[in-house]
Amino acid sequence: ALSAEDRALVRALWKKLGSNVGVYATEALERTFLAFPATKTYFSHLDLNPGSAQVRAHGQKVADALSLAVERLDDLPRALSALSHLHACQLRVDPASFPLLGHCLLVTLARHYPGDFSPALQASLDKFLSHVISALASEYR
Ligand code: ZNH
Repeated sequence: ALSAEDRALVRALWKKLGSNVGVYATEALERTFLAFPATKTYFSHLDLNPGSAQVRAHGQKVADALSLAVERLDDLPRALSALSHLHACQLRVDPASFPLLGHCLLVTLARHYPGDFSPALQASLDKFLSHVISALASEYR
């Protein structure tokens, strides 16, 4: 579980991101598509060119889910269960691809907040993302 210190660090960073979570989630998606091209196969119905409005819109949805997760750190599996069900049963996304986006999100945030990105913050964010990922994977069977 996330320690009180992990939670405090994640919440403080999220406060700092403010209304830019969507911008960073979009950059993380673009990085994921470039670094792990197989992930693009799930989005063949979208325009994936750099700067695509559709990728930005999807980035905002991912961002909103992450912000909800930050608000409900004590209750992550429940907070994300419908989303997990959607990925498992409708979208049929290989859960092994979740950490790829998590990795790219970490890189994106490190790039934009180099001064904040202490080893402790990295560790806490990494834990937070692992929790989000396991909550998202929870409805797979
Ligand atoms: Zn996902 C969708 C989140 C990962 C694939 N997603 C989605 C949404 C959200 C999310 C919120 C929306 C839903 C509705 O609409 O309702 N994701 C998420 C998160 C994460 C993810 C938080 C992290 C980790 N996904 C992912 C991955 C993939 C995916 C990795 C692949 C590769 N998703 C997806 C798809 C979709 C989604 C395909 C659908 C899109 C459209 O629009 O169509």
